[in-house]
Amino acid sequence: MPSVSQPGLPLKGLYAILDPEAFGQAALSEVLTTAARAGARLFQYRDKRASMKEAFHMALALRKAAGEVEATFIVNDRCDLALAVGADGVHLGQDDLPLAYARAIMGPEKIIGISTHNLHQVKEATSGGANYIGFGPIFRTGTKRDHEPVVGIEGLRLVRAHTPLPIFAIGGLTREQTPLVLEAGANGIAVVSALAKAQDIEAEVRNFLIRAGSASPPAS
Ligand code: TZP
Ligand code: MG
Repeated sequence: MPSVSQPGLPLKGLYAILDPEAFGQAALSEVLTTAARAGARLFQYRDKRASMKEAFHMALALRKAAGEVEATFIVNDRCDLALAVGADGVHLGQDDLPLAYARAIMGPEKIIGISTHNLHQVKEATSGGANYIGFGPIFRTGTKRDHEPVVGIEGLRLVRAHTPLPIFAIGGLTREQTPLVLEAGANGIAVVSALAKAQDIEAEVRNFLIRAGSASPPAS
């Protein structure tokens, strides 16, 4: 099924997931600014450990950094936190608030993304009015503990035929696999460790975007 592009929203290309567990001591706001300088337009704050208060302060700083570079900023898991900091949307997992309730809280304009791992979940997210889906894990990943079984490139190809929503492939992906997942029907590629482990985040983002065919021209 051809995917639907949503005007004004960069729901394609590179989706940089900023997780303090993966990025270690790096200041996440600086990571965001650096990645945005290289052309990244879409960011998520994912923090499975912080207290609400800690997460609030981090999300607020990231919201500000994203605003300064006019990037889209999504908060993982928590609708209340997303709204509190004025994020552009929320990203839900299968164990988070059900989509209909999240939509009631977030309102019609905010972006809601959902992690999906099989065709049933993809169909449910589609009929439920999600704005995009994450689909994976495509490959094994050390970032998400106890992750669902890997779906592979073929799994991605299969679900592409059943949803018009933008799909972000996720899980164990590196820049080398970008053309492969896009060719299989993903609209974008969501990554944690590929950026967290990069020696040079700016160069890594540029490499992803070149492979995704959406590199911004070098600054003059
Ligand atoms: N959901 C499915 S896999 C995954 C999430 C959050 C982790 C992806 O991390 P990485 O480091 O890009 O494999
Ligand atoms: Mg979640």
